[in-house]
Amino acid sequence: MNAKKPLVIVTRKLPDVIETRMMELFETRLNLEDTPMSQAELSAAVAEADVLVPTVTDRIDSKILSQAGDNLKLIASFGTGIDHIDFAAAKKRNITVTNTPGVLTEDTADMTMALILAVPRRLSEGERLVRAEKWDGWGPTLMLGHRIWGKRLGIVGMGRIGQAVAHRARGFGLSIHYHNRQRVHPETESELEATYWESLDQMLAHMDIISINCPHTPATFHLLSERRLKLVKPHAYIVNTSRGEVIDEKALTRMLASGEIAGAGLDVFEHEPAVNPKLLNLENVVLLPHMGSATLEGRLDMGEKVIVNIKTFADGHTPPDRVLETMF
Ligand code: 8YV
Repeated sequence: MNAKKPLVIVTRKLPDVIETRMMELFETRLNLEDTPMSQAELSAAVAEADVLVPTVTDRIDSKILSQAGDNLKLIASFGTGIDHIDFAAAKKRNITVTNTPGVLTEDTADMTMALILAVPRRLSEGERLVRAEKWDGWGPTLMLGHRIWGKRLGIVGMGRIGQAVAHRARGFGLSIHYHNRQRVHPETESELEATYWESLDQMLAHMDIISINCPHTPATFHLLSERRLKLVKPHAYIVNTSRGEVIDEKALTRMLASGEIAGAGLDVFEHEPAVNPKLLNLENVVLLPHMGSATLEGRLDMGEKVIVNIKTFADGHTPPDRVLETMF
């Protein structure tokens, strides 16, 4: 990148302080209206920018990247997941990709825990009852849910967020089980008193609550396929704060409706923002609009990471959050 300030195109509205700092440091083009860019607008942006700052709502596929100008050298994504970017196509064009790992771990783990509590204890149902003015007083059998304490939690993906969920879940008396590509460090395992399951199939068949905390990659697309969902116990709950694509949403919806799975807490959807209409009619699900990391503090931290990544890169160094092929 040359000595003049890089042209940074930001696809969505970011917190004011982040936008201001970006304006100070770079030649920055903001999206104040916050209207998601069309594929044509994205193509125009990559053709012009030195640095693109996309979010999860921008699909940076090989078609878009084929329109990239020679000066596009960095995609500094505002977010941790990078499944919206065709990493191989970017690499082929010698474009560095960065993300914002670490800073949304605690917030996403909190939201996961909130769903782990909300689904078995029927929080949304209870709230709907009150708001509909249909609650006519306490009753011994009213809104009975299921106890959290003493149940088995199966975490699919024991990275930063999975481990942060495990720490919280222990405080609620859940026993920790996990499946991960690699077994975690023995010290972490013993600290969490976590049981490792090499076989995801076997773990799913033995859990009371299942939490999805792995990234969406080609290897994890429909990891919870219809076949695997059939292994889940009928009294079990599934919580997903990762990516909708990790679960076969159609199969899950069918099984939630038929009672083959007791309930689900979903913060993410396979075709978001579209949500399977059949899910909307189910009482045993809690549905959230991808807000796992939506805290002001988190968004500021993410923005700061984006700035550091761009600045470091522009200064000729390897940005701290460079995405590597080995991460997939
Ligand atoms: C972010 C997320 O809000 O960072 C991620 O991977 O899923 C979200 O929590 C979003 O990606 C911002 O681009």
